[in-house]
Amino acid sequence: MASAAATFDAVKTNLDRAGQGHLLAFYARLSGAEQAALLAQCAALDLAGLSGLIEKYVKAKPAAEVAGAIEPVHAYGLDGTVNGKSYDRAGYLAKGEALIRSGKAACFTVAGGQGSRLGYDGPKGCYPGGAVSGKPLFACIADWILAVQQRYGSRIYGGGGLVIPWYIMTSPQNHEATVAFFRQHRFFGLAEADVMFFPQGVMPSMELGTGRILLSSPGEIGLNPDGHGGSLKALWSSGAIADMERRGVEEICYTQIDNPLVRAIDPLFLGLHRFAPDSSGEMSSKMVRKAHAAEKVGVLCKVGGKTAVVEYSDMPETLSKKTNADGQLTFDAGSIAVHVISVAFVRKLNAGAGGFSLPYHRAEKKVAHADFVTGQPVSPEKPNAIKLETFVFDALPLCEGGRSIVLETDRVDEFAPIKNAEGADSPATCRQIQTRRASNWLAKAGLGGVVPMSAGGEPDCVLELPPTTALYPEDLRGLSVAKIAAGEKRVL
Ligand code: UD2
Repeated sequence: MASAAATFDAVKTNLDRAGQGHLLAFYARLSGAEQAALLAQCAALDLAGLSGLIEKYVKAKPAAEVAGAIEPVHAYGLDGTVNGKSYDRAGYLAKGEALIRSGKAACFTVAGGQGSRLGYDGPKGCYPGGAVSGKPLFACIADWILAVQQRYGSRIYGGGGLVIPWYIMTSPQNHEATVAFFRQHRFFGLAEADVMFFPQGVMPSMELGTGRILLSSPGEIGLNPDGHGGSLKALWSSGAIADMERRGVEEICYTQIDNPLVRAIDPLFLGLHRFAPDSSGEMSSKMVRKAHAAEKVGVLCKVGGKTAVVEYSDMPETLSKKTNADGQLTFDAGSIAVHVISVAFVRKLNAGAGGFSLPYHRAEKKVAHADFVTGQPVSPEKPNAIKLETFVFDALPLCEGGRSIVLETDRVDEFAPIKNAEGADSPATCRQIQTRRASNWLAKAGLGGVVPMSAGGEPDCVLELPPTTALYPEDLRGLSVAKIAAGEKRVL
């Protein structure tokens, strides 16, 4: 075994060559264990790969690349048509339901993000999501799984024997806190053996302009999660795909943790993804019509003939604002970051020797770190660092022939993300949308009269409608609901 001194020399030489020698500046001050940990961290860096990325993304600011001509997508519409022709919604729904009943669908949530915009200091899934109950975002998804297991399980096993396994991607930073939270809440009523957690990969944070890797403390490299695109590798390397294959799972229902209304398992979406004639069956997406040109959602479109998402920050403003003759936005297919991904697709992506690679996206961020000279903590006032991340939707163009379908959904029914402390996409807008959705569903079920309305036509109360009560508006039919008082808060 190499001596500590020899290991130090070898690591130091490599770091110096790559212009990252400063990472060992405080080595002599560290304890033996800290020295060993830092050397191991340094040795694990892909220095050759990083130098290319630093030249491309850190020292320079590459202009947004859109690889080909952009055209709108033809989504499977809420009105039952696609590209002007009707499609068999009921038929696809039934096919998706059959997939669920036969145990071929799993739920997958990406929850490794840092939630910095929300200013919440913990895994985002622990943040209150229920408009009235305040139940955590993780519990909102757990309830969806429980409701779907109950609905489709009882039909084949005569007693709710269906299991929908749940895979949760954490980050090294929030993994333990996430698992502890699930233990504390007894897995929200799910079986512990059917909930699997795995941490995603990381990337070092680099100083803006120079590309020097930051130290979070004198003995530790500053690492950030590598973006939700990292999920496509982490699903594989963690053994989650092997676990799915053992269980007979074929389709992964991908969602983010920030949306308590997400239809975590959607039979219609599953059916279209698997059986629509223009689907590769590899990866599909859901959209809502954009609320306005500047809404911060990626846009589903065709790029060079292949289905893709162009992130809002990369979309040329002229295209974001472009309208059709009827005044509608031309590029109005807002991605809600909900996908179905086949297990076979993830296996295929990871099959090559070096695996696959997704493009990196750069973000300028404020990152606290140890001063390069003194080692003292620094809390920057303005962005000082570049984080590099990959995005899961960049895998869409890798689908066979670029064939990947898009399903339109209703934003009030399924999209109420919590991203910011205030303003758009905040806890307040989330509560408002949950209330509006519950009120709409009650009205559709003939129970509209129980909801007090303000003069402006908005419900004058706060409502929460858990999936265990209703997965669809028609589930409310025949339910007896007592009149709701103005200003009342009620879980239905
Ligand atoms: C995302 C989409 C945007 C739109 C919107 C809908 C990106 C880059 N943009 O915007 O196009 O669809 O959602 O709500 O995705 N996460 C990880 N690991 C990471 C980074 C993120 O698990 O390294 C998770 C995070 O916990 C969250 C989700 O990914 O569940 C979204 O991340 P975000 O907040 O960076 O994306 P956002 O909200 O800007």
